[in-house]
Amino acid sequence: MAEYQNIFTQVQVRGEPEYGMAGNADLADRVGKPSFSGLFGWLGNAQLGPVYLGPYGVVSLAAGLIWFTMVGASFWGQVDYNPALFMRELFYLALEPPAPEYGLSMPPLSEGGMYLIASFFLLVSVLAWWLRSYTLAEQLGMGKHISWAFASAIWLFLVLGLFRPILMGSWSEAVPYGIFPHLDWTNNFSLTYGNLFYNPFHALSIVFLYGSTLLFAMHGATILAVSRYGGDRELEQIADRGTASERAALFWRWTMGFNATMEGIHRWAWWFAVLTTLTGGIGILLTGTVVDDWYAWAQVHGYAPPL
Ligand code: 07D
Ligand code: 07D
Repeated sequence: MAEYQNIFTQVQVRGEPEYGMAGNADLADRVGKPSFSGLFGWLGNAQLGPVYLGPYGVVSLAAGLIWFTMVGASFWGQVDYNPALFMRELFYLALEPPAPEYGLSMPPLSEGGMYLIASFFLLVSVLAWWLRSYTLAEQLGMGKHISWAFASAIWLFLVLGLFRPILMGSWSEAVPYGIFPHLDWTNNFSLTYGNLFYNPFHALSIVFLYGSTLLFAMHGATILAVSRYGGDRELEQIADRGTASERAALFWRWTMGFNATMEGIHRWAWWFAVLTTLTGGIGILLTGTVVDDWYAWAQVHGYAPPL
């Protein structure tokens, strides 16, 4: 029996490559001859391409590649172009921002100049990718929910690397490019400003992060649990009322007395994800600019026990 394809079933449906119902979108600039991949078929849709590059896609990929190459070149330089050392040190190497004495000025290339130029390209790359997410949604006549959710992540990214360093008057406040070095930065940030756990916006961000995983697990599990009744297929949901989604809703109403609606569950998910980085960015922006010591702040505001 041909079961619907997903990670737990083996049968993959293969037909002519699908170009999609594209509305008014001009398909001329969709590039690449479609092919099929069994591996991709296990994870999702087996068809690869065609893909839309467009002007923002090209700018984003080019700028991202320049950032990646500059970081890589710096890493190779730091290990004297020795491949064995490169592999051993890869997780500990960093392209660091300038020292505090340079403030917001442009330092020599070897003392943070490289970092600033690379950061400029990363900024262009991320913003161009955002424009791409917006224009593609526009072409397909979709809402802009994906772009605005992505904008929330970009907000935290901009606070970490652009807004807060400018408010603090120094590029040295920005995050280094490196695997463990950026974790060391995160740890130091918390230590420097008196324990980030006492920053209520960090707490809110954690609430929404944990909440996102909980909601994602509940929603994913619920739909999988009724996929045997066609719960994952829009048509059956409409045609066979009372089988799949209604059963899922009933499960939650019987379990906790309350159930989400078919649309509402996605609004919950969207807001939980968006609020993670939205509240997080507020918390980081306030740190060092408005509040120097979160533990002391918490004591004054009844959030930690008084002295
Ligand atoms: C699964 C989608 C795929 C994306 C991936 C990331 C790069 C960077 C660059 C070597 C969920 C691709 C990574 C292109 C390579 C160089 C120079 C998304 C998925 C697989 N972090 N962070 C990671 C970034 C910050 C923190 C991993 C980026 C803040 C902690 C990866 C940013 C703070 C931990 C990574 C950023 C912070 C990580 C896995 C930008 C506070 C981990 C990420 C631009 C928020 C985890 C060794 C992942 C880890 C981890 C990337 C910012 C804290 C390298 C691009 C400054 C505590 N971070 N991070 O899966 O294993 O995301 O670290 O803001 O424990 Mg980080
Ligand atoms: C980074 C958004 C920007 C990323 C973008 C992606 C590319 C790559 C390439 C695909 C992640 C760009 C992508 C360029 C593309 C390819 C190949 C989102 C990002 C645009 N914390 N903490 C958070 C917890 C502690 C600290 C948030 C927990 C300690 C700092 C989150 C704990 C100290 C910061 C969170 C804990 C500390 C945070 C991040 C527990 C360290 C932040 C949310 C249990 C010792 C950040 C307000 C997120 C923040 C942040 C969780 C502990 C420091 C909720 C669970 C006390 C400095 N922490 N934390 O979505 O917003 O990030 O804080 O101990 O800056 Mg924390």
